[in-house]
Amino acid sequence: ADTNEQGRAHGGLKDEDRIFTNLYGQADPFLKGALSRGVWYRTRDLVEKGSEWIIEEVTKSELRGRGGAGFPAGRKWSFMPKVSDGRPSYLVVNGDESEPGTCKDREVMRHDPHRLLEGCLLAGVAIRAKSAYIYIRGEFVNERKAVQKAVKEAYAAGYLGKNACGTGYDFDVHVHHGAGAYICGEETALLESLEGKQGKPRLKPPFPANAGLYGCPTTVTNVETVAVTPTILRRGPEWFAGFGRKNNSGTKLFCISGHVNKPCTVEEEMSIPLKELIERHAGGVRGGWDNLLAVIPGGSSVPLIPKHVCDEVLMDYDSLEAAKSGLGSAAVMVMDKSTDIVDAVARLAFFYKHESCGQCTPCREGAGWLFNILSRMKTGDCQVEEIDMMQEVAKQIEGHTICALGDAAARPVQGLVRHFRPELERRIKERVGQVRVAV
Ligand code: L3W
Ligand code: SF4
Repeated sequence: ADTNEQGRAHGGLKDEDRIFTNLYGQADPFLKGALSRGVWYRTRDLVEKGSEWIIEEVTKSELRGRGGAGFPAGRKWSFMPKVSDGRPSYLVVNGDESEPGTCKDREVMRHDPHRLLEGCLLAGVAIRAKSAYIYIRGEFVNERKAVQKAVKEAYAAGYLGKNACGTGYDFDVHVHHGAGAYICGEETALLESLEGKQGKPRLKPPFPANAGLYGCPTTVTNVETVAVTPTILRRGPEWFAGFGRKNNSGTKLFCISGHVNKPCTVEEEMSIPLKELIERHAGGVRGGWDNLLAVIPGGSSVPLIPKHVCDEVLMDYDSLEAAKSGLGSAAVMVMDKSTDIVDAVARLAFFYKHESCGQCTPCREGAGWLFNILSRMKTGDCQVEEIDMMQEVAKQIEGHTICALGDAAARPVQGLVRHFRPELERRIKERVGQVRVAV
């Protein structure tokens, strides 16, 4: 296909290209509505094409995991054993959506749960699993009820359970409700939690594909990744890969929040320019584009980018990585010039300190240090040397912990220092928040 100057073939998503047509809940989320939207349409034909065909199609589509890491989905599924050594294989769907700013899986579970369940069956067949567990964030009570209702309907209609969709393949789906810990979104902490233990991440390797739930081969994958699979299989991998750019393909759910006129979750073409995304779907930045200070483009675990970077950047893995940030969970948090940027990052530092499971010293202690220094920096109650010290603490956390939460705690601080050092220095010099007592 012809591509525009950004290498995109389409230049924006049309309604007929949307996978999540009930994202805003205009129609019935349950079985009747789902059938009218094409969910469960000849699913049997897709199941009967078998595991290898599904994995091949998903690989060709270039779908990358939508949870935050962007790991190629087809490759991940291909790690699962082709021949059982006696242990069952499991599919675990990560619906523990807790990344600050992220609210896309929530919309899928609320408004389109059957799309997720159909995806579970197809992903389950791909990895030769007979059971799926959907792990839903503790605070998502309504979403859990919606998914449970959809599961009940799907069993009653014969889409799930024994002889699912009349294929001879038995497939069960269990819904598990979390208890409200961010760390349980980390895949191995989630498995621990499912097993009834404290949600503490395991060392990797072994990866879940080798030893996951109850020590059995397991694929842990995000709600959105699973939910787009049926449409990819129906419309073809070339259709999906035709959106966005090479290695950054497909349609994508973006959650836009903060200082915009119309916060929303929207499905768009991958690689859409950040500015176009905000202006087309979120009514623009409050006070106009020139009033923009910075954006956190991929959930709180990726560094912020200042306005001049936002002017040019595309919403995809490669463009955001080149901008020293990341697509992460595609949660776009917009901050206009009224934002106290140090306070905003200090708030995130508190979040990571609070959510650290405490297993690794660099994360447990370092996240606390970052929060303490930032809290003082808000008012300038610091020495200038502490800016570098804060960066050094972040460096000591990064890459030295069991799971990615440590890295995530370091990144907002790294982004702040990279782009707002003069503001930090000004606060310290002027002691902006200090009460001056005349002596
Ligand atoms: C077998 C190998 N499997 C990798 C699998 C691995 C996992 C996936 C990605 O962190 C990020 C984090 C957050 N053999 C394998 C293999 N795998 N090598 O591939 O693995 P990895 O290690 O790259 O990432 P991760 O540990 O899954 C996820 C970032 O996402 N994030 C978090 C968002 C949180 C949400 C939420 O609340 N829903 O989205 C945002 O940026 O910081 O870097 O399955 O097993 N050789
Ligand atoms: Fe726990 Fe933090 Fe270590 Fe992850 S990095 S295992 S959250 S202490």
